[in-house]
Amino acid sequence: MNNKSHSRRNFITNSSKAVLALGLSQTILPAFASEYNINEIKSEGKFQQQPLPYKFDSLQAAIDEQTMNIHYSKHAATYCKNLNEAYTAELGGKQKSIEEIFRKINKYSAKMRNNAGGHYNHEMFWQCMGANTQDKPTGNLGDNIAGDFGSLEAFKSQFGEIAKSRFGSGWAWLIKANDGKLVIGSTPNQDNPLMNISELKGKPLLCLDVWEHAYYLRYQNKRADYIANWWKVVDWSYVERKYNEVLQ
Ligand code: MN3
Repeated sequence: MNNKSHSRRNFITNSSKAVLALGLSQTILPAFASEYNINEIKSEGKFQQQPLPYKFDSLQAAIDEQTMNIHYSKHAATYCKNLNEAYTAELGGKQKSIEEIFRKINKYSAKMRNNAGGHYNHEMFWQCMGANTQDKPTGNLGDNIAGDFGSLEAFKSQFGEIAKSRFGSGWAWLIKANDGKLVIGSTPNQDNPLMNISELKGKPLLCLDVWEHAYYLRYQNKRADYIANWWKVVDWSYVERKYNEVLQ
């Protein structure tokens, strides 16, 4: 069952109640249902959310279905919609990639900074996770994590500390810094290491959302437990692909 059909099922269930309450024929339901869209927050413009590469309930080893659903179809959808609004308002018809915008993000509004970051970071975050993933990095990435941090366990521990200690809302990152080293760091709010105003600068390889909306339903105040479980769903094959791309 995919995300759409799951939501459709909920929609049908709810609609059925409404239909029964109104005494209408159930035969009208398929027409309603087929028009239902998973994202109630429509985004019109250059930027769109990619479909999740798994179901909302695929990451339950770390993140519950309801959190994934709300996070993807409400929070992230809103960043995408607001990014399109800012882009239309501020680019004056010019075409720029999101990376070009990040390189001069100080020239744009707070709305652009928050929502371009919000869109990019979430699109990457979804890709960093998966169901039935390998439990450790291999190849170049595995070798260089061991080389730069001592061991995978030492890397995870350092990444976890940075993610835990990010005050308020933000992101933890593994990046390839400009000197070629692997570096762990964090950014506040929806900032990211591609932004010219960011203290942490480099090519993002792995990111973790530590906003409360990412974990609060299941973990409440226990951000450390969320982070510890999150490693179970990290898709190292994606991180390795990103790393090999930026090595070229
Ligand atoms: Mn988020």
